[in-house]
Amino acid sequence: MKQKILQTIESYAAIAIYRHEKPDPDAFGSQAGLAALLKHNYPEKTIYMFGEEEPSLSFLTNMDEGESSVLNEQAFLTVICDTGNTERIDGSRWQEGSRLVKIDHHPNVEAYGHDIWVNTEASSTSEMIIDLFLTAKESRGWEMTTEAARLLYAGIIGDTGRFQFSNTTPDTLRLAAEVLRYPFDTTELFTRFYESDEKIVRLKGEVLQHFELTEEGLGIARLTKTMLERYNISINESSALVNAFSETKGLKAWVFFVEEEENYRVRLRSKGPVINEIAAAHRGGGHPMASGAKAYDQNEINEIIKELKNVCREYQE
Ligand SMILES: [Mn+2]
Repeated sequence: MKQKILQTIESYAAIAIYRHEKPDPDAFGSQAGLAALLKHNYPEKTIYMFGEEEPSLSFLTNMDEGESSVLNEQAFLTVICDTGNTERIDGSRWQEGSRLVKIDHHPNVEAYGHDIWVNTEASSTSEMIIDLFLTAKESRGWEMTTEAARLLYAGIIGDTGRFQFSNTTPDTLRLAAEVLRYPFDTTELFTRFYESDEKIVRLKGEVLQHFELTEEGLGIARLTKTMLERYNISINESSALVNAFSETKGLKAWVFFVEEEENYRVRLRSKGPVINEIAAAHRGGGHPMASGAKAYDQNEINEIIKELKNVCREYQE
């Protein structure tokens, strides 16, 4: 499939690369890393990257403008990176390409596209792009650039949590090593990745002071409207605090109740007890270890706490 994708890429003069909405470092890394490789190795081609900007990741890359106009003039190939299903693709013109390539490491829930390369063993789509690069280097003499190396390394860092998650394989390290030989600034990259605004750090201090840890191993934190206003933090921004006390010894699961206008946003996390069934019972859902829900009032908050205590109590490590 890698050879097939390379042939497809070679047969188009214009290529538009997309990725999923609400981009994370791997979405940007694979999209912009591939774009940088194509621009360098095929300078005669026109390469576009489309999708919303993400201010917190603008140090990685910026998107091209004019999706609605530039694509009118020519036949083009669409490449979609890091996106399991078409609903999550960020952009409006991707379906208008004459051919569609999917490169992804999520389960292939929707097999969209003409050329589909899905590798669920890969830590990240950025890792797959390095894999593709090595194939192209061998068969076509592709060269890596420092900028592509930086972007692809950033994508791997993002999806593996700095090589600490269980998706880090020998291949991940081998392929990361391939780009680490280029002279980009890893210190700068790590600093930008893991820095927070002062207001978030200050509110985190308050959360750390006041969260409750029950005998069942349940952590409970509350963010009131007053607190968010005092620190000038939006509900979305407050999601940066969800792992604030996750390293607490004895903690099995934890929950944030964030006060909204009419109700409470509930963020659930776990290190073992399954919590998405509880989320589903309260107008939410998600993964077994990370879910979201909604609570209407204090009674429902108490109910959720009771249910979480139960799964923590029943959980055997
Ligand atoms: Mn990814």
